[in-house]
Amino acid sequence: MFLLLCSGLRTMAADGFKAAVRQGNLAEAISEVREKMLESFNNHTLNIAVTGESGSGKSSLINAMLGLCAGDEGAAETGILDSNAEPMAYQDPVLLGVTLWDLPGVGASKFPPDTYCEQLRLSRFEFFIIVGSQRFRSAHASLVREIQRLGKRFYFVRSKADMDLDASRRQRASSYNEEKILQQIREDCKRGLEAEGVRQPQVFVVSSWEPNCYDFPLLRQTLQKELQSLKRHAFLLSLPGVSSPIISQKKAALKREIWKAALFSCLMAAIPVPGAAFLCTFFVFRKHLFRYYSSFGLDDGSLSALARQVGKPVVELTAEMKSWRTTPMTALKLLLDSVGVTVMITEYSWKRFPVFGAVISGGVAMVTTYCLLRKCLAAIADDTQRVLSKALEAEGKKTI
Ligand SMILES: Nc1nc2c(ncn2[C@@H]2O[C@H](COP(=O)(O)OP(=O)(O)OP(=O)(O)O)[C@@H](O)[C@H]2O)c(=O)[nH]1
Ligand SMILES: [Mg+2]
Repeated sequence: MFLLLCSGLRTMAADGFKAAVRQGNLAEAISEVREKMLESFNNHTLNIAVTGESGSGKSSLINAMLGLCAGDEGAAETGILDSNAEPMAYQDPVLLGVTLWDLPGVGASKFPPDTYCEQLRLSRFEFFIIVGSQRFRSAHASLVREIQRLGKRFYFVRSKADMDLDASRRQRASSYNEEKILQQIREDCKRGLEAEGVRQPQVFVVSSWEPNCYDFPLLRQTLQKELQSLKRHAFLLSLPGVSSPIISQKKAALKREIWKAALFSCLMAAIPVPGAAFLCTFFVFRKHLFRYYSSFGLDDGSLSALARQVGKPVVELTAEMKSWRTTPMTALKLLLDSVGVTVMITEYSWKRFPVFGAVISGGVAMVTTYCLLRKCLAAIADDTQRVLSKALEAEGKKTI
């Protein structure tokens, strides 16, 4: 349901962005996002998934955030047994435009750790609160890795601090130092997160039973303070989903025309002049390659404009491109590798058997041009999506 709502809003606000992607003007697409769309998304609802190991205190944390106690009307179900079998939504009463999703726990009977992320389709959520009630463990690390893979952000909440403090007080009453214990817990979590490559992890040590103590007030303040930038970041991350169908449509339209280029290449290759097949295939291929790069906005000029727009060096954008760049030399090398040898062999047969040779030459040139152009088109379309995602990521970092 929430995804439908979000996509509806995005569709309305993203027209300029879509038009720019359609025209292959990626710099303009970013400019549309910056100038016209971000502000309108301040009213967007941020979907926060509260996740973590089974029984770690996720539902209790949500209740504390809602200002409710277990058993109150509208409170999340808590207890020592596995509770919810699917995500449950709760509107934050204080932070407007925030929906807290109470997720089943990692390792609950129906959600083994190996399949948890897939089963719950974590990618649909925009921000995460990972709840851990014990030392930083592999289950937390797996969640962190998945969230990072999705390019999303999270807070790490270490729950049940009251239990740790109580245990410590009982065991070492004489040397008991509350702040020192809390700091040790924070550091353990930070160490674990940093080992997973998280820079400046945001860790909060809380007790859901005592929402006025420890880091609970700081957790609420931080969420409130960062809310707008989190919404913008979430929104920017959703835009590749908007551009993807447009890029696919462009790819399909260009693909429909490939046969013309292949036919032309076939006719030229049948001309009885030695080397003609190779040269024709090369020039037809090269011309179309240039056309694809410029049509998707990945030619040198467009990439420089995009890099200026997002304030990144061009190489950071081109590093995302897996297809080869549009230099004649790379195209030539590719053709020499994959086409040249075949075409030259057929030209040899053409010298001995003219008609048969011309047919073979033309056929090889046609098939080769067709297959190569299809392959290149697919690779360039994928590159466009990656370069745009990188540019949006750079834009998102400015808003955090
Ligand atoms: N002492 C203490 N107990 C807590 C705290 N938070 C949760 N608990 C207890 O831990 C148990 C599990 O809490 P839940 O909030 O249901 O945990 P959960 O992560 O939602 O559990 P599942 O949904 O089953 O994965 C309950 O008995 C809670 O009362 C806390 O901050 N302090
Ligand atoms: Mg629960």
